[in-house]
Amino acid sequence: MSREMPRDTGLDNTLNVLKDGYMYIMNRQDRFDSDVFETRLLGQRTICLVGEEAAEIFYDEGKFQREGAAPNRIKETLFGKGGVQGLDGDAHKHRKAMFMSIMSRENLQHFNQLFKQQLRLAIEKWEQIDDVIFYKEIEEVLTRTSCLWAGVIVEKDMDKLTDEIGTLFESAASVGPAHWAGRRNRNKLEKWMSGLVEDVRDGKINPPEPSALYQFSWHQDLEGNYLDPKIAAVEMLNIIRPIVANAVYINFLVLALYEHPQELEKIKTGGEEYAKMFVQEVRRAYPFFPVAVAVVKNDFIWRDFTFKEGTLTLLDLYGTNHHPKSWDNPDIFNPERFRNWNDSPFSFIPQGGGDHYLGHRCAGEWVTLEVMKTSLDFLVNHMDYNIPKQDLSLSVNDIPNTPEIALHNVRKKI
Ligand code: HEM
Ligand code: MYR
Repeated sequence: MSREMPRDTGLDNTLNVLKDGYMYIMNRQDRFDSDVFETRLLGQRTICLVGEEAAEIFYDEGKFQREGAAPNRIKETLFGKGGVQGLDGDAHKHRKAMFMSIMSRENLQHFNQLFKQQLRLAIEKWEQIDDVIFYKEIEEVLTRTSCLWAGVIVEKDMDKLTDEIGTLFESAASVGPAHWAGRRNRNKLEKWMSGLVEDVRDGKINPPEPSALYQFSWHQDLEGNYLDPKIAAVEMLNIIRPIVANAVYINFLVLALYEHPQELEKIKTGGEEYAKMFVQEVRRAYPFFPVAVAVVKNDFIWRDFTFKEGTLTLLDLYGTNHHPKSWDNPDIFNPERFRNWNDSPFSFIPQGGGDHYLGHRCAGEWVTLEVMKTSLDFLVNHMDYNIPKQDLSLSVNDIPNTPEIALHNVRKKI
C-alpha cells in the first residue's frame, strides 16, 4: 500500500524558500507532522526529508544517487563541474579516497601548525587596528593556511584572493550581481588551479608530496589516467574553498561566547573534553550548510510513500540537527548534550551524514574540528577583545550567515 506524500501548496515554492531559508523544511515538517513532504522548487517536483531516520535512507546508495542532483547555479559557484560531489558508486569511492588520503593524522597536525602560525602573525596586525572586522580577517588567515597546506604558492594580493574564494560559497544561494561574481571568480580560480596542475606535471613546480596539489596532480582514475586538469582544479578548490568557509564557524564561536558568557569559565576549566563539546554544540546549533541534494535512483517505497525515480530530494541538515525526536530542547544552546552522546552518524549532520570514505559525508570534517578547537583555544586563552554594541542577530534567510562582527581593542594575552 502506498499513500500520497503531504504536499506544500503553490505552483512553485522557490520564493518561500528564499523567505523561510533555514526554516523552510522544519516549518512544514511541523505543519504536516511528517519528516517527508513534496514541493516544487526551481520548477521541479522536489522531495524534502528531515530527521535521523530519513537521513539514513538518504545515504542509502541503493536508493539515491548524486549524478544530476545539484542545480546548475550551485555547480557554477559552490561545487564546480565533474568533482567528487556528483559521482556515484566505484568512481565516487575511488575519488573520495584521493581526498581522504590527505587527511592523515600527520597531515592534520601539519595543518594545525600552519594555522596556529598564521593566527600568531595575524594578531600582531590586529593589535594595530581599531576595528577588526573579524570575519574578513579570519577568512584571510584561512586563505593563507589553506594555500600553504595545499602546496599552492600565491603570488597575487592575498586580500583579493580571499574575496574571490569567499564568493564561491557566499554567492551560491544569492541572486543578482552577488551570484554572478561567484560564477566569474570560479572561472578565474579554476583557470589558475588547472595551470598549476599542468606546471606540476611539466616539472615546473614541485609541491611537497603530502600536499593536495601534488596528490591531485598525480592521482590516477580507475582506468589509470590522470585527472583532466580542469577536474583536478575543481578538486583543488574543493579543498581550499571550504577551509576558507570555516570563517563562518569561527564567527559563530565568537557569537556563541558572546551570547553565552557563562560558558567561558567552563571552557577554561573543562579541558579538551569540554572544548570539543562546545565546538560540537556550535556546529549543531548555528545554521550553515542548509541541505544536501540527491536524486531518487530507482522507485522505492518508504513509510508507505512512493519515491519516484529521478525526483530531486533535499535532506535538511540544519533541521535534522534540531529535530525534536533526536534532541531535547533543540533550541537551547547546551554543550552538555554532547557529554555522553551516542555518536549517531545520522542525527548530527552539519557536514553531512553516513560514512566519510564510503559515502558523501564531508571529506574535511576533521579539518573543521581542528580549525574550531584551535580557534576556540586562541579566542579564550591567547587573545583579549571587546565587542562594542552592534547588531549581532542572525537571519533565517541569509544563506550562509556571514556576520561581520567588529572587535575592538584586540590584544595578545601573554
Ligand atoms: C561535502 C559541509 C568544510 C571538503 C560536504 C557536505 C557538507 C559539507 C554538508 C555534503 C554532504 C553530502 O552531500 O551528503 C561542510 C561545512 C564545512 C565544511 C559546513 C565547514 C566549513 C570542509 C573542509 C573540506 C571539505 C574544510 C576540505 C578540507 C568537502 C568535500 C566534500 C564535502 C571534498 C564532498 C564529499 C563527497 O561528495 O564525497 N561538506 N564542509 N569540507 N566537503 Fe565539506
Ligand atoms: C563549502 O564551501 O563546501 C562549505 C560550506 C559552504 C556553505 C554554503 C551554503 C550555501 C549552500 C546552498 C545550497 C546547497 C545545496 C546543495
